Amino acid sequence: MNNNIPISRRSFVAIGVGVTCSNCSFNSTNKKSLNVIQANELPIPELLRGESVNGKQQYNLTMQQGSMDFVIGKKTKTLGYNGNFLGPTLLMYKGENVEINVHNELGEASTTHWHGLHLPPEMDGGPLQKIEHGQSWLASFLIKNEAATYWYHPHLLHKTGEQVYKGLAGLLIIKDTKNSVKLPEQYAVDDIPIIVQDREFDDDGSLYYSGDKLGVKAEHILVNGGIVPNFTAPAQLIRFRILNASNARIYNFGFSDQRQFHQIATDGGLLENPVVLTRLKLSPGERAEIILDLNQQENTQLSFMSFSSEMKNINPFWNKDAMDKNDFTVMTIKVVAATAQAITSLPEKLSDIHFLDETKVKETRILKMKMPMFGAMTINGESMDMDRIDIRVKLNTSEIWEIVNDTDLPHPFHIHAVQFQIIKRDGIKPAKNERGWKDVVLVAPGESVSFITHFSDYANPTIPYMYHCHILEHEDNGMMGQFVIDA
Ligand SMILES: [Cu+2]
Repeated sequence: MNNNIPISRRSFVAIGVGVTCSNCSFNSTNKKSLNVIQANELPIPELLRGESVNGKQQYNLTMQQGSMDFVIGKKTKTLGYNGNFLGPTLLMYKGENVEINVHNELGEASTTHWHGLHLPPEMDGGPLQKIEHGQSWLASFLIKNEAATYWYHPHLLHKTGEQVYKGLAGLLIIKDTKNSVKLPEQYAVDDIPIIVQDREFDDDGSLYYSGDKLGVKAEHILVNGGIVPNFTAPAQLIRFRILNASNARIYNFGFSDQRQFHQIATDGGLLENPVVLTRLKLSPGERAEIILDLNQQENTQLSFMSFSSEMKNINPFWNKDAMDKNDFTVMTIKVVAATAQAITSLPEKLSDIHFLDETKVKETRILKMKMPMFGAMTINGESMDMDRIDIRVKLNTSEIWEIVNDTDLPHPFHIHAVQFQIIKRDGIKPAKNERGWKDVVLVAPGESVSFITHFSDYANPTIPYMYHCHILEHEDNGMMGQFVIDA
């Protein structure tokens, strides 16, 4: 057994000698003007491979209480998996059977959902697979997903927002031994987990969770649990596995020198070819893998930023918060000498995606998201009810779902159990970097997005999967429904 500390020793040392945040001068309406401790070096979650027992790869996760040094002179109470904040990065391989024992020591009930994974409904970790305090839950399934970056987090109805905010989330990386494409994959050297979140602190140093129904956004940016840290990067190709694990904030990522970078993967797999970008918009729940080219750039510095001021189009009302009116640093990057096993060039071909056939679709559904002035948020007029199945799909069929945003706020729509392919965004083919496997899609106010998906396994007429908005406060306030797969 290893000792399962999710954040490396290096990061604790770094946080301990931190400096006052220089990135936190914005004035928001409910600003808590505390001196936070900026992390010196990017914390890296421990990579947890688990143990092979009787042909199954076994992992142990404990949901527990902890504390962090986020604010000068204060202790911040937090939640984490196997540690104080966030959790280890689970490493799994396509084609293997895994068993994850999740133990709850939170002092309250929770669940743990494997976001993006294709698995049986009873193993999904949604609101129905509740784990009471002191109890354990064994999730056991075959890894069928493509190699990509997934994640895990609580999914208890009405509690998801608060529990994730307090620190419960972790990455899950799936690799495929059959994949021969040469990409950076030395964890924490050139293959870097980047979990981006925003948090706010109360006067006593505690995490301030307002529970704002419209979505909780905060003014301090954390990467892997460190406030605006520095990443010391070798001068070579660097892969960022970016997860937006924020409750509600949408980021518009880019670099301080306006350089180009390549997106290589979407939520559920590699793109067919790298896509050149200068901006990457990522909404809550979405992941993207990008390649940053630092060849020959030793002794230079740059910043990983969110150019949020450019997102005015999303909605002036949503962009009311000070961060969204500005561009801000997410992480600084200091470039040092390349390592011995550096990958120096990016392949032109990454994968062959099997695009689903629209002519074979059995059912087309329209799902309309609404936020009534009073009462719960809805999809097709219904607010989440665990005793109601909203949609029944048929095993071995393809469907098109058209997601219509009939509100003034953006909604990242997420469906469990399957990956999908976006067909149209407001009637137009999606951008090149959205032409890959996805499980979350951002739908802007007034916009409609159609995707195609295929239900290939795990028929179960009684245990449902969820679909919902991934702004956690919208989900907690009812913008969620349930579907089952009928044989
Ligand atoms: Cu929403």
